[in-house]
Amino acid sequence: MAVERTFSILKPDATRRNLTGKINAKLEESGLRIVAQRRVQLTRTQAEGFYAVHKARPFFNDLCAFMISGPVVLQVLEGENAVAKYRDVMGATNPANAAPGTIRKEFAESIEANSVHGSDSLDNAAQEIAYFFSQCEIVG
Ligand code: IDP
Ligand code: MG
Repeated sequence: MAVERTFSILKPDATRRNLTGKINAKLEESGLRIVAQRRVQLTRTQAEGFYAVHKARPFFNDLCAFMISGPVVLQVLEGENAVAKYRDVMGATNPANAAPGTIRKEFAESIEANSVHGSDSLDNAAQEIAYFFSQCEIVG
């Protein structure tokens, strides 16, 4: 097993309902460490750039509108197998399919407003971290 870094976003539905502490507690309990964290209001351009891989999907415009509907918390998480571990802790994209105890099962409102983003591969994690954080903002 290797120590990895993954990229996380606490989405606007989570900040709106004041759930950032509860979600952070859950991911810390899993062994992940928050090694960088910044609360921001994303711009449309930033949201579209971040989700560019989904540009052709029917939900792209709604997703970008949702992601700029309120503040988000950008995070870098570190730990053993951090990418896969965080995907496990998050649960399935659609909360209706998420396993009991996962963040999305406990907190998500819908398939779109599903409380958290997590990178789906080590390569994408590196790309997404670099999109929002500089090296000196990450303190492991
Ligand atoms: P993931 O966040 O579990 O990796 P992706 O397929 O990468 O899921 O989708 C990115 C985000 O787009 C999801 O987290 C969710 O907010 C939104 N999304 C995905 N599928 C749908 C859908 O069918 N309708 C509305 N929004 C969706
Ligand atoms: Mg994804």
